[in-house]
Amino acid sequence: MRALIIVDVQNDFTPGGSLEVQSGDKIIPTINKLQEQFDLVIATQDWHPASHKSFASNHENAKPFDKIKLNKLDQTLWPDHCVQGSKGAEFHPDLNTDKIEAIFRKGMDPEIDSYSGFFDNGRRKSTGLTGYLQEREVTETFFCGLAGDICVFYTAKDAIEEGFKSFLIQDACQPLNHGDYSDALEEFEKRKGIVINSNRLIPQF
Ligand code: VGL
Ligand code: ZN
Repeated sequence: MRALIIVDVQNDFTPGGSLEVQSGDKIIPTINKLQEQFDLVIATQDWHPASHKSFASNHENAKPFDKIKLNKLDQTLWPDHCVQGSKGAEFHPDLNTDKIEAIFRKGMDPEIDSYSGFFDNGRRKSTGLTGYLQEREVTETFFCGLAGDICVFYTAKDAIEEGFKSFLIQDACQPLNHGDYSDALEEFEKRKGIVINSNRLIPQF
């Protein structure tokens, strides 16, 4: 079984959002087309309490994009984003959500960030995504969404470690660090991840 996993296609990561990814909305039509090719579609959702320590606003004398240590882990400080229940945390209105069977939320613990849909950044806790995929007899996982260089990358990388064949659909991702995320893609490929384009899955698109 193959699964499409749509990572964090939320208002705050698209133009006009608080942590906007340039052209982050441009990949949504491709993601909607891709969904037609899969019997199992899953999504992740960044879902922070307002008190989350990854927010610069929750530290004295800090500004967004500063780098600090948070509970011994490297942490980039972000603008407030994807606050539970806010408009910014909702899926982008253009995203077709009808086929999404399960949504895995992450980033609820205020003390630790969670880029991957499988674990928090300290691997303290699993979201249960591995068990869900195993129960559905998934062997191949295909990733798309936002941001390509952060949450998509970390989720797709963990999928390999969790024993799944992992594909990152490059033209269905958009990085925060606009343009170049070749370092992340190279690391992904070094770990036997496979970078593809959507036309390999949607022949006539
Ligand atoms: C993300 C930064 C902070 C992402 C989430 O979805 O890529 N990036 N939280
Ligand atoms: Zn976040």
